[in-house]
Amino acid sequence: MSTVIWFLTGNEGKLTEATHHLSPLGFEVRQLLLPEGAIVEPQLDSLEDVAIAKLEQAKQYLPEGETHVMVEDAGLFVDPLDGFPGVYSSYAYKTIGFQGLLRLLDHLQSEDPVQAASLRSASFQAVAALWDGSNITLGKGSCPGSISTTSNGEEGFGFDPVFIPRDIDDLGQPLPPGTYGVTSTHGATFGAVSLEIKQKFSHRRRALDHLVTQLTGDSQDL
Ligand code: ITT
Repeated sequence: MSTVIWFLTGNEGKLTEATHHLSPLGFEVRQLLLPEGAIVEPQLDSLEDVAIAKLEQAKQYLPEGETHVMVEDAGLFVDPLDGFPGVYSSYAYKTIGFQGLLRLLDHLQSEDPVQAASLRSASFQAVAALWDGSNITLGKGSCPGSISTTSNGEEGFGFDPVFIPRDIDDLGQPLPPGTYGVTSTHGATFGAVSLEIKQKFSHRRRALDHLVTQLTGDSQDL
């Protein structure tokens, strides 16, 4: 019998990715959708602190008889902007959007793609936090890459059309810019690849694997 996980999120993209990854691992993901304002998202310095603060509030909204509730907090950390938008990614996306981010990096250009990737380096990071009725478990994941110079593709959500992940090797580990790996988007952004391809690189998929590894003791391909 599968374990039901109530995922507190209003973001359909996050819900789709979590469901796609967790269902084959034996978890049934159901969306816990609350009215605007029911959960206060505190402005804290780390994704982990935000995720725990949201999870503590989410527990009270678990349907009667249910035990597992999860939140997942993610952000895009852009190195030449000292990590901005980071924990403020949701707000930054709603206000300046990915076009605004491209404008902020306009002065960082290079004809050489490897140098451009270094100048515009960034990473997506995610923390998934699960309450199982007695304990909190945290799963963390990151995906290094760079910000493209123009937006590209309509898949995914949020900043996907401007994020190019670094290639990964046969163990799933990210490689330095300019190094070809067994898995590559060949310079395409997350916005221009399928959900299946994004999952191979994704910070969210890695955070969920880290979480599942702790719950089941099974080692996933992190
Ligand atoms: P919930 O809090 O309701 O789950 P949210 O969209 O506010 O949804 P976050 O607080 O985690 O979620 O915000 C992270 C923002 O960072 C999100 O709105 C996107 O703009 C961006 N982001 C996070 N993961 C992303 C991904 O995989 N692809 C593209 N953008 C992403």
